[in-house]
Amino acid sequence: MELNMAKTVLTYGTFDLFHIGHLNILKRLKEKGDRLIVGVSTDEFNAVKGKKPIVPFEQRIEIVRAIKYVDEAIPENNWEQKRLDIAKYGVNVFGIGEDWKGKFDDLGNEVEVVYLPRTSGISTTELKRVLSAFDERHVAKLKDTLDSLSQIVKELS
Ligand code: C2G
Repeated sequence: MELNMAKTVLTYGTFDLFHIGHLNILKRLKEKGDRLIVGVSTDEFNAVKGKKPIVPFEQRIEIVRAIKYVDEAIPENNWEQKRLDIAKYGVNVFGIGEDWKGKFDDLGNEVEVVYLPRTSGISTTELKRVLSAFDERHVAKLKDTLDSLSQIVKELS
């Protein structure tokens, strides 16, 4: 296949605590073209987005690079780089999950913009919530509560 025929798809994400939702959308985005380029948000840019990933950037981009649907992974440093990346990589399709619906329509004058359904029942936020139940402070508080409960039981018996 000649390179200029190849259809290039571009997306961005944090991909923290990589899960099946991330895998599904990368698989579906790859089905939209021949080459998939993924921008992985740096830790600094996530701070701008008000996010604090658990997994550091270097590990998140290495994981994304290892996904068989991904042909290239690049750092995402700011909101503005999308148009530059579209020109730099000869992008034909910009795709992202429907939680961003309408947010990138402005790119539609250069590329096809697609919003894909998210995978329900899984999110990094939910994983973080579950994990937080196991963090020390939480366990310590739990222990204190149990101690005072057993004290009360002792006094009542
Ligand atoms: N996603 C999904 N299903 C889920 C969770 C996430 O399809 N259950 C998709 C999101 O819609 C997104 C991609 O997985 O397309 C990555 O999600 P995040 O890591 O949460 O990405 P986000 O921080 O929203 O970054 O410039 C755009 C931003 O960088 C997007």
